[in-house]
Amino acid sequence: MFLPIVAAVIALPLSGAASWHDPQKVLSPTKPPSSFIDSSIFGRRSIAALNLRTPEVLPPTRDSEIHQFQTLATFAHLDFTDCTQFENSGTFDIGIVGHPFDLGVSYRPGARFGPNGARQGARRMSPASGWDMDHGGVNPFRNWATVTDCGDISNTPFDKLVAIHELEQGMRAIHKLQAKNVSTSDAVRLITIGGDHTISEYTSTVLAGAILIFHAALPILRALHSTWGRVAVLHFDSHLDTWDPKQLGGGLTKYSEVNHGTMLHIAHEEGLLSNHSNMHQGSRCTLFDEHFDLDNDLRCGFSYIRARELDTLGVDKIIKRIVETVGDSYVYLSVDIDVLDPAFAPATGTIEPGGWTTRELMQIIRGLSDAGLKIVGSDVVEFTPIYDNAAETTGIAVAQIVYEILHWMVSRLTTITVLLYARE
Ligand SMILES: *[C@@H]1O[C@H](CO)[C@@H](O)[C@H](O)[C@H]1NC(C)=O
Ligand SMILES: *[C@@H]1O[C@H](CO)[C@@H](O)[C@H](O)[C@H]1NC(C)=O
Ligand SMILES: [Mn+2]
Repeated sequence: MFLPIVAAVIALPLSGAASWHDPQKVLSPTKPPSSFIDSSIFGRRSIAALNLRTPEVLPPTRDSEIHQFQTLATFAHLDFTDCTQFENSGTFDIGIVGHPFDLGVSYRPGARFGPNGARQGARRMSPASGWDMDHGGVNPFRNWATVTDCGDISNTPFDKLVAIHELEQGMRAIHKLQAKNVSTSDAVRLITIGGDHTISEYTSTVLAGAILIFHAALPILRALHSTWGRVAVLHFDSHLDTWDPKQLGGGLTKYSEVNHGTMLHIAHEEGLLSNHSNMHQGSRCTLFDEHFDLDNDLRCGFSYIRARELDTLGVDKIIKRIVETVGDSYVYLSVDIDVLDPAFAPATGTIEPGGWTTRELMQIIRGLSDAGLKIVGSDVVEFTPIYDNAAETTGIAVAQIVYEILHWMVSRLTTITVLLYARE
């Protein structure tokens, strides 16, 4: 059965190709090894013969030993803390919290997988190699703050209002914890990874501590409210998300009016937001109406910078305009990943072409941090990993934005604390 092939090989030199030789001869060692293992790189070598010295220094610490693609994925290989447990009070300063929730979406579902998608996207980061050449060599994981991965807040996929209630209860429990570094921070600060954008509503609610739709305010939240007051929401998003519930999904039931396009309207009506200093950045959506949406947006206390204005204003002028608008207010930063162009963040629920690049967004966030805006909390939402590509483009961008926000929190907490203590 092999005969025709052999015949062909033998036939070649005869038909005129004089330089051709049998490759088998080149590969054949002159003295064949006695066994495969002797000739392979796994051959029976003596370690002693290599003359290695016994190490005098102990092996590296746990996290520098971690290779970034290995181990269970916490965010950036941070330690895990079950942050809703009161016994963990005083053990961390900044927590990364997952909200696996997507019952409020209007288009593509799947943001419930966002928190773990972001952890996967953050695998290449690690406290052991977190020093940042764009931030003067600061490592935000190894600065004054102990940063931890709080895991996810458990919530039911079967009922939206119950799920929101569960997430809210979890956030309240975490906000009751004392920070670890009490000399710098009197409260823990959280960066929430969504989840669809509905979560911001009660996330900022918990921070502002005002009355919720579903719950009367607890004393602890009143205390928080008297400290923070109304917060200015900096909302990076291609959409407005201040839609009147009667217009978007609502007008049906109490259940339908709470969704990822109405939560800022509801937050405004609950008195959680600053009256005038909230802003959208990167807006570029279509509207339901010629006038109503934008009038309503203004009523909710928002102004906006459209995505395309970046080309005429540039990053510096955008930063300047935001700083002038926000002034001295406490800032809640909400980043809907759809603010980025789909080229940079394809995996999101409600996609809009024509957005910013990851680098532009990072530069703007950096500028707000440098300007000293007082960030009290943040979220990055609407990452829907099932639409990501094999290169994990969106997940990696989400992780990078969280890292940028972390830099801001680490650099600005002192200022906030001084103010807090002054008020007490
Ligand atoms: C607490 O924060 C301060 C800076 O505000 C820092 O100097 C100090 O080292 C921190 N403490 C700990 C235990 O990390
Ligand atoms: C903001 O608006 C509320 C409700 O209209 C009002 O009570 C409050 O005085 C306003 N605050 C400022 C600083 O204008
Ligand atoms: Mn949004």
